[in-house]
Amino acid sequence: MTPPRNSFEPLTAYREYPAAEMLARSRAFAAEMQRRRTTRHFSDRPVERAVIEACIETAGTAPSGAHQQPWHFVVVSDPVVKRQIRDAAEQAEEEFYASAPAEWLAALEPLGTDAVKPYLETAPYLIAVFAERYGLTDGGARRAHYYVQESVGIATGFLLAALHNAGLVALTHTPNPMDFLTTLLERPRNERPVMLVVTGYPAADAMVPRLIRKPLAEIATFR
Ligand code: IYR
Repeated sequence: MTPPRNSFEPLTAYREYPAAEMLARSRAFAAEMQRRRTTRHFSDRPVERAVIEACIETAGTAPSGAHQQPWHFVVVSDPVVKRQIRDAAEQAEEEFYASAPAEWLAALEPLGTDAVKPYLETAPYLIAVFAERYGLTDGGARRAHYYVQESVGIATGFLLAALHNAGLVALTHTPNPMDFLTTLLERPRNERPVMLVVTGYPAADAMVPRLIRKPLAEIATFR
């Protein structure tokens, strides 16, 4: 998997667009992504597995520290496993909502979240994102991984963009704590669960919080 040192090849995949097309494409993509919304209301309508596979392939194109690709995605569609995840997540969340600091609970208020997570059973797929904290050689020795958080964060962002592009909705869910995913999904000790990406079609009556995204001037400085 690790290429030999100094093994380079010409950049043939790159495509340059005429300036006007570049601008149009960048604006069209921004408009497309502006339509992306997180919802907690999913339909149980099935989604072809090949779509999820392609979206995970997109996630796998993310850049990563030293190209170590320190991610693993577990796609759960088995109703029994979804039920187990829901039970464990709700148990963890009940404790969270009962003991979280008031400031945190106040920040969550506009989202209307609580410990009840029916979507973990309704949605056709739960994609559990794992980070390889370190690599393991065939002999079981540890190999250091670099910028794991950043790499997995970028890959997950790609995944969310791909799911939206495919015409699905997604919810990033971070049960707190979520170490139960390691045992439930039988992942090796070098992996740490990062989040659950719940995905499928939205429910016919899906709702989303009224949110205002920060304008460009607030999120960017040009100098
Ligand atoms: N993990 C909890 C709480 C939660 C925390 C944040 I920060 C959110 O943006 C949303 C929810 C839950 O899933 O309910």
